[in-house]
Amino acid sequence: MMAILLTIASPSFAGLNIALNKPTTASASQSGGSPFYAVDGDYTTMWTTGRHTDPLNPDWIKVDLGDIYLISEIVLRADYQDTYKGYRLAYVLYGSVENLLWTELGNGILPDDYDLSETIQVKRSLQYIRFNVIGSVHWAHLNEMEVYEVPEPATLLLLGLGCLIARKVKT
Ligand SMILES: [Ca+2]
Repeated sequence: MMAILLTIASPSFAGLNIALNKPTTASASQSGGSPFYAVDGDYTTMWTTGRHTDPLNPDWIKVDLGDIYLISEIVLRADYQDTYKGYRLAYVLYGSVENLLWTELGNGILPDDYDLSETIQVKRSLQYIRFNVIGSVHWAHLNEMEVYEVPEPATLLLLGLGCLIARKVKT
């Protein structure tokens, strides 16, 4: 009973990953590197193009969330295994409501010196997320893209109650 209450109260709860198993398309993909692998929930599988990136014609992967969501953050995960560790890529992340006009949400190098993942704060209503690889040491790839909503007020209330209960249980 105590374990269940503590799980509900976890302060790191970020909600459901709304990109999980959603439709994806990409500029290119290698056999065994389907775009779907960037949203399959498995950090060891990845989308790969099987080719080096041309900065003048960037490779990209896009996920359709199926509806417009108020997004709080997007987590990008590079290679989880040692295979491509150190093979960095430069990216620009875009979001769109109607799959026509695109707004830049963030950019950077993945992975960086510290982490294989990067979290980008968003706070926008979006349906489509596009990860553009504008340069890479090796093939363009992405192990996982996770998209999280801004929690509904009811969810926040439940989390608050969970924290209160957990504190009571701990004391
Ligand atoms: Ca994956």
